[in-house]
Amino acid sequence: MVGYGFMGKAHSNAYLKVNRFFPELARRPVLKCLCARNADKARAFADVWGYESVETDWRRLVERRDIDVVDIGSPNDTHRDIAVAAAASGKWVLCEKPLARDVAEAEEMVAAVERAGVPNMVWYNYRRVPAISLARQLVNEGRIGRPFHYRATYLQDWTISADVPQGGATLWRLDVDVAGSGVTGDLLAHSIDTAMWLNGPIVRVVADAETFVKERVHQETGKPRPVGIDDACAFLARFANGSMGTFESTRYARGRKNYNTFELNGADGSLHFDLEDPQYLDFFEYRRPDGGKVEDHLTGWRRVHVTNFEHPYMDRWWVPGCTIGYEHTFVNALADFLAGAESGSAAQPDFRCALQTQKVCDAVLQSARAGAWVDAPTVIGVE
Ligand code: SOE
Repeated sequence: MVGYGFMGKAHSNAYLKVNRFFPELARRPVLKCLCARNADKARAFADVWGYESVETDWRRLVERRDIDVVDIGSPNDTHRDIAVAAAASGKWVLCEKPLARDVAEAEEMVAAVERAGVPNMVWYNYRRVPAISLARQLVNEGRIGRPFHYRATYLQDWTISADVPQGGATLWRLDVDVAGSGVTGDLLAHSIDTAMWLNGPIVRVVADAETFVKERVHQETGKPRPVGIDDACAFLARFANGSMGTFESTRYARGRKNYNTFELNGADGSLHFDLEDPQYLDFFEYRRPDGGKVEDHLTGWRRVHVTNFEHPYMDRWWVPGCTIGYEHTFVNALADFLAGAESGSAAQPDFRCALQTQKVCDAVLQSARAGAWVDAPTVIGVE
């Protein structure tokens, strides 16, 4: 495991839980080594989570013969080099989102894992929220019909103060050299991954972005430095299926903490989801799969509490009515990854699939700079 921050914790928890809740898996993760530059912090984290050893240089980690899987939970500027080296030494590779800082890096990573033929996955964990998986099931069952609109928002509020610095171990997301972009790679990437999973490829975009605070002190130097990330970004999209999309993301929506929502409107029904109320999926049914219209004095939105055994993943957890939370999405994702590696049918999103999201992110940023529509070329081999 590379990195001991927020994602180091979320992923480590998944490794510890996965075999308990998915006991049929043949592979049993062993926490061999925690890798991070700060030896004291790495050791402290390793002790809490039960890692057997510590390395401070990822190059040592990828060389070790006793390690089969490398999980990259460190900042975005480290993803490419670690993934390429890990794949070259035959390790399975998992990587935190976004896959890379840009398409060029992501393409190198896809080439490396495919050349090595190693299982790989990117942690777009929200696909494994049961309500979002159920949304995908309803789309595949044909309950939405011809899609017209996809509407996504991803809002937070933690960077409004100009006193928040940039850079360093805690605020690298605000340093463009490390992160690659702001809300586009950090938040919209989640929205785009979910959107394309539910509604197919995005083929072109037109975007507008803004950096509200132009200069922040850098934690490493203590000196002010221009801010290079997008603080807010909104874009219009066209999907390959002809439907229209709107996407909005910001870290300046006072009161919004992790407000990740989507709505899909089709001829036969609509779906709505809000991550701040994650156990619910809202469904409006206009036409049943048997063709019958649902139009009477009880027509209305249905609020499905996605906690029954027949809902995605929920037979693994508690009894109906008992909810699961954020951390379980990582356990569910890891279970799918291990099952996919065991069956030979790769769990998604793999690196190639995440490259498609990266292409849309790059197109969004390019469009915001140019003020014009930009095509997002589809990646061959992604369904
Ligand atoms: C940013 O605040 C962040 O931590 C993202 O980096 C995560 O991917 C998202 O799931 C929660 O918000």
